[in-house]
Amino acid sequence: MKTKMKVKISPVAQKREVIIVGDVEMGGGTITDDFIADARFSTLILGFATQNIPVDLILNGDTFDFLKCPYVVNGIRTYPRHITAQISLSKLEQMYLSHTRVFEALSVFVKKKENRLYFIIGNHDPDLVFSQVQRKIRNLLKNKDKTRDSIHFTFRYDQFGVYVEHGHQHDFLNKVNKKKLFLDFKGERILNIPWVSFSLISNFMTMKEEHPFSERIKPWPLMFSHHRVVVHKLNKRSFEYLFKCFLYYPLRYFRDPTYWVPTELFREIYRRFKDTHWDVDEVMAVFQRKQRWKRIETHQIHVLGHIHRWYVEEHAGRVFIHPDTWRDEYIFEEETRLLKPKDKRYVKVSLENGRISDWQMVEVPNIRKNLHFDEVIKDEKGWLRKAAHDEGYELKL
Ligand SMILES: [Mn+2]
Repeated sequence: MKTKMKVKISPVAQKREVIIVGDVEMGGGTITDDFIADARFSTLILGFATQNIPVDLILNGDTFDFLKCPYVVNGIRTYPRHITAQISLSKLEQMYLSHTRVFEALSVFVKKKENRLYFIIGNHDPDLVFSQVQRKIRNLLKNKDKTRDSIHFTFRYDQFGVYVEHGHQHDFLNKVNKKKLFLDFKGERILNIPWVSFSLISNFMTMKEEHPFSERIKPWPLMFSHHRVVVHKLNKRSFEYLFKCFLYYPLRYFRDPTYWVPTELFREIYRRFKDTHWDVDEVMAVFQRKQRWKRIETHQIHVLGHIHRWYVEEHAGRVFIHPDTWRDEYIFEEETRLLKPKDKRYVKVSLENGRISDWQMVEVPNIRKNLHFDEVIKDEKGWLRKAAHDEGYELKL
């Protein structure tokens, strides 16, 4: 007679990783597209796709740069301020054609059924709120399996004691009205984006086309102090635009909701204009103040993006992190006048049985050479092409 052997299996710890990558800003492959790290980024994603431990991959907002991606019809580039789902879909198609390699890596990633992909919505990709855009992304990633939902579009990730959001909701000029994501214009549903985004689209994109490299150079005040041409143009345009926004457009386009200026913005904009302060707010400080006020103590790790800067703060068992951007940016070193390509980073949180066992900021090795500021500003378009070439990306300018 056979006796049933009882085999005791020691419980294997359930492992999972939460990976957070911020501000990728993939554009339409035109002169205003600042993402060129396709090779490094897709290699990173494929690494997560093939590892044994399942992953929650969180693309923390501004994954796509819809804001600076032109709408191209018959070869003519425009930056329409009335953004319908059809315009967003056309931009998405262009982004897919320009960064196919990244989409393919993500498609491999979601094929593994334990993996989950989160698109957090930021201020450069508000178009993700259109259900048509979400459906198209699912199709592009060949996520046909309707029985499991491995692709998510959301404003925040909040699981396992990890809290992630893009951060623009804590930035006075860039926050969106989440209760009113759409506007009605002439019977069409269009995106309701912040006043600053409408301004950027209508007034500053042609300037970005003229000086496509300058905006990649940080810190901006230092870049401005050595690049007066840009400052003069910026001031002139801001002044004209502000003047029209308050005194002309409300009459000229009084039926058009995209020209409405929230009155509380007046003082704020005037203050920023005076100080040439067009950078984003210190969102982490605002976030922490709000959290203290609400007495939220449930999370251990907090990751915000939006600010293209590297930051880690740890106190009393709580961690606050900015992992910086994946678009092409440089630090201007005044003494040497060199432009040093920024390192790329991401946050990795290890979980065991649903609890955080470790976290780290991981640095992706730099493969780029330093550039010279004075040469770059003499030929911004030429250096845009050279930078892309150094990253292994062919620019279709
Ligand atoms: Mn942002």
